[in-house]
Amino acid sequence: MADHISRRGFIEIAAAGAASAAIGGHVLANGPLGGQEKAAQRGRVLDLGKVGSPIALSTWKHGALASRGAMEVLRQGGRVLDAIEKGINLVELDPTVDSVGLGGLPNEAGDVELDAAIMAGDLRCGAVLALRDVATAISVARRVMERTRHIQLVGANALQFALAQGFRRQDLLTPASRAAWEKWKSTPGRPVPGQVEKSPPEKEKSGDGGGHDTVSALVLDAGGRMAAGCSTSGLAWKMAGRVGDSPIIGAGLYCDEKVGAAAATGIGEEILRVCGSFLIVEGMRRGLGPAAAIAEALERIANSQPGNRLRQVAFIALSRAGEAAAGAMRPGFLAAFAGGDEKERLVEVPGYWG
Ligand code: SD4
Repeated sequence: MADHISRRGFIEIAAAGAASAAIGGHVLANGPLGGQEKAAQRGRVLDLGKVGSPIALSTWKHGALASRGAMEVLRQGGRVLDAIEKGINLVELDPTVDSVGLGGLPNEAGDVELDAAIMAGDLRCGAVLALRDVATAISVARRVMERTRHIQLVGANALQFALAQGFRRQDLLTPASRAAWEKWKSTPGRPVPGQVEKSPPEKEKSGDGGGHDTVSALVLDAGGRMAAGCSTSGLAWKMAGRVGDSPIIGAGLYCDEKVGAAAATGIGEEILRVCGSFLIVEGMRRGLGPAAAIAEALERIANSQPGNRLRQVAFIALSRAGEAAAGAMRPGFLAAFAGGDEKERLVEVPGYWG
């Protein structure tokens, strides 16, 4: 696959990857959820194969910025945590990205509340939950990791910590995100945020993130060091105080450079209940490749709640050997990949069941 990646455009890569990565049959039959019904299903995960290092792999279209920024650091021999922070900062500070940092869509009350986490391959980690008024949430998460003995800070206290660390306070609502919120507020019959669903979804849901696309990034440097990060404004119009998977170690991300790293995007509640990223890294620890480990997590989620095949949840994963993969429950997910000397490129990830 590395040759395909260096010589072909991303659509072809995606097509080649999808075809060569139709791993569902044997994974399902051999997986912990195996059984006749499951074995009859066919899942697809995009297996980018063994690419070598350095590598940066990020979620969604804006992940191209993150992967580019991260690779700049890695190619200059910089540290993996700097690569993650710099790459994700580029997305957080881009006001046109409406799902992360500045310009991220607010909660039901019109407040932008950010969740972010960073994790080093030696298991050091830090996170902020429901952070307001500071765009670079991943940098605050890194300060929590490096300047405190704790892992998570939440809400007003996270903001206070950030300000004490010298971060600048700013209004994260942009004219565009305010207008989107006002439009949502005045839409008659809109769903009540956080309301218990009366029944599982029956109609096919749009496969894209629908304006709530977390940037998650994974890196591996030439010396075998790994790191992971996530930053998000969470689900648009979420209940005030709601926190998703992104800042929760093991759910939104996990990184153990003895094995590999994984990170998530999509409906956080479904990722949280299966500890999605941890599940994938533990799958790799048991000997699965990243694509098979992602397939196992998607299966677990699909079987955890009725209707979950119709809910978008997606993962990226990287092994310590430099194998990369991306998988999504629904079509429409994009991963931004940069490896070796190659410029970053977007790859289309097939829906797990097509
Ligand atoms: C959350 N996982 O807050 C995030 C949102 C997201 O694509 O990634 N959407 O649940």
